[in-house]
Amino acid sequence: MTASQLQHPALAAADPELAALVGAEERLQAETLRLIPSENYVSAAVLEASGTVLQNKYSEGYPGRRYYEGQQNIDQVETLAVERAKAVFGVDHANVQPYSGSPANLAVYLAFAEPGDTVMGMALPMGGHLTHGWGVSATGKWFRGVQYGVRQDTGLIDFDQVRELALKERPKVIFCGGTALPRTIDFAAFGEIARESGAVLVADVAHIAGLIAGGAHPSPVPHVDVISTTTHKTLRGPRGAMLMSREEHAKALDKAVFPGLQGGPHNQTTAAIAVALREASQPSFRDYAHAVVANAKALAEALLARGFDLVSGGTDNHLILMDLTPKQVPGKIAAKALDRAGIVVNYNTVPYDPRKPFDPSGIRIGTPSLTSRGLRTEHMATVADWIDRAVAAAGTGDEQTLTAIRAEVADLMAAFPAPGLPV
Ligand code: DSN
Repeated sequence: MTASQLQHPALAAADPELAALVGAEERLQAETLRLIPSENYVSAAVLEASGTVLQNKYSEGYPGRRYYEGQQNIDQVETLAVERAKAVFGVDHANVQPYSGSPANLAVYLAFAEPGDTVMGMALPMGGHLTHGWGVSATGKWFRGVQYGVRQDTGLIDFDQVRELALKERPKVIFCGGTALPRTIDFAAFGEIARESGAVLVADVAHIAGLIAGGAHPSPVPHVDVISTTTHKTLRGPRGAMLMSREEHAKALDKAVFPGLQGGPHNQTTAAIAVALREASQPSFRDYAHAVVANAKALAEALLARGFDLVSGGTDNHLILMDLTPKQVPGKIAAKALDRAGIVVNYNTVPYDPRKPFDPSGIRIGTPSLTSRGLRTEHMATVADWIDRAVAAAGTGDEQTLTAIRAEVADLMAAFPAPGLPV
């Protein structure tokens, strides 16, 4: 029996084909250096909580006011998750039912805007998110999305543009936060603009929720109306989401999530969120969050020293956005070569990218996963070297080097077992 079969004996017996795929994914996650900044390794406890009989229960409604009976335990599970979210983030209200980040953001629009209203967010190619009003998303089709970006000379959010747009367009809702922002988000500056323009301000902290929980990024709480987050990125929980707010917005948000948008909550996910939030309240999680940032800064320095062009010149958080134009290797070709070398990244547009989103100029990397495995700043020069060699090899078609790097990566990864994976 393999370690994977021992870990999932019923699955291995009932569906060997599927079990083999799970085992292969476990090996892939164990042997590779995972640098996608929105991914992580959950703990064995979070994994176990997300695979329980809580799966079997319908619970439309909220604790104490459900549409189905038999909620004696489920109500307590959800209340635990809610109370822990409130404590970890210092908020009045938390809703832990959104299925993921996009439905959570859709619920925010449902709570505060009408179809056709103007909404504002960061443009996707500048580092925003589809659901911040980008045209191809329902949020850009059903609302009138106006979009801000970053300055071309600094790569930093252009607050003059944000203020000018907000005062001119008077959006109902402003989103701050995004998916490719390597710098600290100035929630206070957004708060001032939202108050001036009369908008509801939403901080989408999906990427940095764990950093906020661990004190490694300033909290949006004093400055924003609503906080939207997924639970599976730096927060290291299951794939899910939460909405948080002051008491005054609690009712509108709850109504928007259920019955506005969703049916029964995924109770197994709620349970795993509760476990992740308990972990996030421990002193060791503060160490983790600060180590994520220290690793990203060390990696950025090491990449700059090897001639890489980093958007905004570096990072303040867990994420690095690399413009590969000076290396003359397109982002997609680099990402695929890195994948063959056992280094998993995603290709990404960079601000003002002359190339198309499906074949852009950059790659996006981050340190949440490698930090969960215990890698520290002293390992970042090695990581930067691998990236440097692999990008050069991508340019010359040198498959031998990629194969050699893959073996080196697997060697180092074997010394740092990942949480949650069978050994
Ligand atoms: N897909 C997420 C990311 O990778 O950043 C955003 O939704």
